[in-house]
Amino acid sequence: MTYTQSPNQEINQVAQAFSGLEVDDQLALFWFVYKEMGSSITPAAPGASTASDAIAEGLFNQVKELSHEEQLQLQRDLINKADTQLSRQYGSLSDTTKLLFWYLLAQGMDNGTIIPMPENYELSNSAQEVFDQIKQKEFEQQMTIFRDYVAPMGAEAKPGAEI
Ligand code: 45D
Repeated sequence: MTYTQSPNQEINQVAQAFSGLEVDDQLALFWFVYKEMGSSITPAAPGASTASDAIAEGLFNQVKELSHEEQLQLQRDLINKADTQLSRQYGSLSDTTKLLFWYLLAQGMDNGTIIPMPENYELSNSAQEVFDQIKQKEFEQQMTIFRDYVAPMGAEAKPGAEI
């Protein structure tokens, strides 16, 4: 296999292609990724929970209380970097905690607490292309892609702007 660029640049390009999709395409693609990865996503072993797990859960628990419409809006807001209170909370998380938060959302979709995908939803061609690129990467590279993808979402925490 010949790399014309370093593998890292390639990974970054996939994350960029991902975030370059239409917002709803991004959500749909992320869902397909979650379904594809299935049990290969292994959250911390029981008992190994950390402060960041609690922070991700704290944010997730607030989202869980919202209506389905609001839950979808919140997810679109994160991708759009809209400046909302929850979006700022998200922005203050570490990259890994952001990924964990998205993972909790996906699990919530599985167990009915978060707005589900419409039935028989098909990926757009452009989203499918990014999906194919992701599938060609090794697991570790995929993790880097997803961290790079979720890291810029949300809004900057602006303590000075609060009352
Ligand atoms: O009606 O190091 C549409 C940890 C429009 C541990 C929609 C990890 C139409 C530490 C938008 C389609 C576990 C964190 C509706 C590593 C319509 C660590 C809605 C790994 C309703 C590496 C669509 C974590 C929606 C990993 C709501 C690998 C879509 C985490 C929502 C991976 C999609 C997480 C969501 C993944 C997708 C999360 C919420 C892949 C989430 C995907």
